Amino acid sequence: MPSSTDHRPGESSAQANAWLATAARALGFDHARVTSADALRTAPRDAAAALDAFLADGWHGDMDWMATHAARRRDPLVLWPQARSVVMVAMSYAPAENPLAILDQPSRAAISVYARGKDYHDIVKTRLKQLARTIADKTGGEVKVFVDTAPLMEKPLAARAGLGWQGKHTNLVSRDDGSWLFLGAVLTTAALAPDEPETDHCGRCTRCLDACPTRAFPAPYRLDARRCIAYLTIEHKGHIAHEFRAAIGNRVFGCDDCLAVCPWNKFAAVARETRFAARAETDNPPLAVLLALDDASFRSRFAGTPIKRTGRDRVIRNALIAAGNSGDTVLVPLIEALLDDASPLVRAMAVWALARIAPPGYVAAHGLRRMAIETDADVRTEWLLSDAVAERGIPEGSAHDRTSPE
Ligand code: B12
Ligand code: SF4
Ligand code: SF4
Repeated sequence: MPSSTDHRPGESSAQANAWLATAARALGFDHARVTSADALRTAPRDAAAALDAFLADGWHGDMDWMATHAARRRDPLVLWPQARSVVMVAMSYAPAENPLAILDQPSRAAISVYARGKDYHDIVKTRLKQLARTIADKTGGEVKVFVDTAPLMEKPLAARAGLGWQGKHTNLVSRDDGSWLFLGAVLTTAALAPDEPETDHCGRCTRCLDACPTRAFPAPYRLDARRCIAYLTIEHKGHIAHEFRAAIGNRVFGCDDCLAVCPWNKFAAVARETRFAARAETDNPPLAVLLALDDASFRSRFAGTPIKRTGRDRVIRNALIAAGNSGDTVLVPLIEALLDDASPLVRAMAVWALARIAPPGYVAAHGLRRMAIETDADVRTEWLLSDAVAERGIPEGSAHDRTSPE
């Protein structure tokens, strides 16, 4: 049975969905647009095939949850067969300052813009539930809300709904808001009028591809997550491979380089949602502060932010990599204390950091004794490799290995 909001003859989708855009804006979303629930079956760019290739190549690394729910992720109609429309929303988190400026302060931790304020999952989900109620009231349809945590390909759906296009860095870019956008989705059984998709406006630009410190783009529009600093510092549970450590610089949580250099950001107004602004605790804290955190102080410092979910050990692992890249010898006693940490992830990176910045001879003086009491094979390997690292010294520009936005 057609719902009350079915497209009337002669009416554009923008007119048909005007009530939706108004409701979404009143709730703090910057845009809301509609696509059909079968959009990924009919899309000109085959998102399902791209996901299959991504998984088959192993580019998801240890994000096993991507493969586990691949069938549902590929197609909203597998996730919810009764769905007829997808309402995609975007909320800006555009920063007031250049987020790459912190990369010139190697003794501080660069925290990605998206993680400096209150956890966006909480903010977006609360508002999405309110929007979903409005959709249900207006249409009589059933509704379900999704933000990031569910198996749904939000970017291609947002592109199909016309919120923007997937740029060469793979994220959604909008001509109005640039690349600083969080996405969310409401699936509904109501048949809403689909909006027109947006076309690609990247043209010959390659700034995001050129800016990537770890060369994570094997080709335009394709990301090998295993090489991405956002993956390595947030999602990856194990040791971070040697080849990435210098390039990580002082990026302790996530990375903004490919987003920040996008020329479309010059049209982005600062986020309306003030809770996305940096809190004192997450505003690129000194590495010395992070290195001193135990589990309890970590949890209380980062409560309510995305950083808390990654957990203390992985964040200290990242801070130690930044310390090793900093050249800041004041950090040496703090790093040394972490050689006795309960987590092998932390101990291994403490070895690496000391080999990079402790005075010459440190490894020779302490390595053998430490290896004799070390129980973890990976940490022992770091000690064995640390001689070589200490001899090489800090490669030039390791904390500045990036392209600045113009
Ligand atoms: C897994 C994941 C990650 C992984 C992998 C990222 C990725 N690009 O896939 C990691 C941990 C690396 C990551 C990092 C980040 N993420 Co993330 N992530 C996700 C998640 C959960 C799933 C994404 C997914 O499905 N990937 C699988 C791949 C296959 O999908 P895809 O990128 O759309 O693939 C397309 C291209 O490959 C393209 N393609 C393939 N071949 C070809 C060939 C040609 C010729 C062309 C034209 C295209 C093309 O087609 C595919 C389908 O559209 C989404 C939330 C969600 N549920 O969607 C958030 C999400 C994408 N992340 C988000 C954010 C903010 C980030 C970070 C900016 C965080 C940070 N600052 O550290 C970085 C950005 C890194 C980057 N350049 O992508 C936002 C992006 C918002 C936006 N504006 O797009 C999302 C949507 C979360 C949200 N709800 O807001 N993320
Ligand atoms: S987030 Fe950073 S590491 Fe990841 S693709 Fe973008 S520039 Fe590269
Ligand atoms: S930086 Fe250039 S290539 Fe990359 S998404 Fe923006 S416009 Fe497209």
